[in-house]
Amino acid sequence: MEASSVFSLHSSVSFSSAQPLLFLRCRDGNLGLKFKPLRSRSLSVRAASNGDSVVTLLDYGAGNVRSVRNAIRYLGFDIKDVQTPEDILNANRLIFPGVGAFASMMDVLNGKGLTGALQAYVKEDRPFLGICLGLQLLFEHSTENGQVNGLGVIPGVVDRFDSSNGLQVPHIGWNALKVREGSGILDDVRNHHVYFVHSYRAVPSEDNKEWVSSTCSYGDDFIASVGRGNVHAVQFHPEKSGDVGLSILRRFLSSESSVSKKPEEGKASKLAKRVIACLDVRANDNGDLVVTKGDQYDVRENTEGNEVRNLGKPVDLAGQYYKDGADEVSFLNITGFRDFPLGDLPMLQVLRYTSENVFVPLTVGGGIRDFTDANGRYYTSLEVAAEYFRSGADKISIGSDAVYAAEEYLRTGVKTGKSSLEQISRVYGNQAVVVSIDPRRVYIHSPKDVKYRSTKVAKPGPNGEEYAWYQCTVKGGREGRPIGAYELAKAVEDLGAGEILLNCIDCDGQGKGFDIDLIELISDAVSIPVIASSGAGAPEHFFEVFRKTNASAALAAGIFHRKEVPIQSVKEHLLNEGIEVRV
Ligand code: 1PR
Repeated sequence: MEASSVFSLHSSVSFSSAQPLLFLRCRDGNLGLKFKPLRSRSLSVRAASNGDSVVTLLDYGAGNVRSVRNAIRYLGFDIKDVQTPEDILNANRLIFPGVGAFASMMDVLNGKGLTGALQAYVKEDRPFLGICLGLQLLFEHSTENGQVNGLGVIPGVVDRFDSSNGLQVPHIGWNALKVREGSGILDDVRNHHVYFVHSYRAVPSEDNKEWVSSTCSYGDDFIASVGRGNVHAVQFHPEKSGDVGLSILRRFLSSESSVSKKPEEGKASKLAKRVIACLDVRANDNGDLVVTKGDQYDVRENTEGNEVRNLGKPVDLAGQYYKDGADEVSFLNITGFRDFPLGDLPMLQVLRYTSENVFVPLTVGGGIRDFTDANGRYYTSLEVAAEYFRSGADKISIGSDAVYAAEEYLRTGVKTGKSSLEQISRVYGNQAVVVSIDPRRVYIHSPKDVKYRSTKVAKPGPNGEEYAWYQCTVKGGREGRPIGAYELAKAVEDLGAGEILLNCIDCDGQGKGFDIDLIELISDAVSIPVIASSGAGAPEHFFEVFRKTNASAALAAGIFHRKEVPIQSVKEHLLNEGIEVRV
């Protein structure tokens, strides 16, 4: 419920109790900025804190901050967008969710004349919450895109994770924090996982240790959050970290006393394996958008009418899976290869509605490619992706178009920079781009039988074949292509994919377990996270895939839709078997 309607944007009694006394002392003009006179603040400030419903948001237009907006509104606050430097200087509390690349963020902030105001605001110890790049910005400089200066409020540098020892970069997923005592807004995080997605991180040092409120271990220790006085910033995404993330935002936005719901004590110690619910979506024969599920990609009933299987409504199911503990929700628009996704407004609506109440990452795929509509208007894949991001997606997933791009790249050895994959990862970062692979198993007697990378299979083929290669397909499995899953995975990693969603047509919908041979082959070949998909039928199958392969996540559809196995049972089983998951 929106709690704000009775308060105007410029309410004169609009400071949260987290407002600093320091604010009065530290406010100086040493950056050459003119400040508006201080509003009178005294005991009435604390009394007014519950009524202050306006949050100033710095959205510099470089990407999707819809989830942050949704989370703020979900918590009952209104948003005032920063248009001018004065909006920053007049803010009572400011949230800055940095998105995109460091250099372009600084270019935009400098171009709009916002840098000085931000610097002043933070140096005056006024309530600030930076998210992701909003944390990195506080440091002296970042090495992303060469060396680029930040605000320099905190000593230290932001550098890329070192992947030379096989560390998977980007760092994607739910990780544990080491929280310093008395870290205020992080009070509910202790022993819980929070959601990270980034390739660069701030490095802890003697010089910045007074700022560090938590660290996270991934490869080595990096700064997960900083906090001093009223200035806070987090590398992870509270707006995507479920109840725990919402409680961080709530603590920043509200007075302590109004924070009622405390998440239960957790046991997080490292990066958790993710359990993902996938919703294959398409229009049924009546034109309604439904969640469907196939057997080996055939989604029609085996009846006379041959109708599309209808397993529920996308928004309802996604909300249910969020409540059940899904670490991510994926929507695949499975007829996107033939329909124009921007004409498919219901799918965009599904995303918009879902992102209002689901605070874990949302991925959407299907139909991401260049397209000319019936009126002859040409849309780039970047425009299609942008619309998905604007509607609430955190990541987009590319299927068929990534296969064509990889084939071209392997044929010419040249990265043209023009493929959808390259363009979208350049603009939104590779962590925002998933490549979905739809391979079929092809048994062979010897690796020499094909030019593609094969693997020895655990169970021989129908004619005693001991090997198999995995042929990639496009158009929802309808067309085989001259490229193997191994070659595709390596190529798309090179082209900028941040993650691989690895399906298997043979196992899809069968409930007999994941294709371990395939998942082992691919998860050993790339240094980006691999999501195992297709074939889950029981909690034991999740354990098997995590025990035997390097998959970072496992995805299922049918067993969740048919309510055969609840997500919580999968997680309990994994925990009992010693696999760390988010609870
Ligand atoms: O090619 O960029 O338009 O993307 C199309 C997307 O739609 C691809 O990601 C492709 O995998 C997906 N897709 C296309 N046709 C189908 C179909 O089923 N007819 N769905 C389809 C693929 C695969 C999984 C599924 C798992 C788990 N679905 O995501 O959810 O196999 O199922 P299970 O747990 O029930 O075994 P583009």
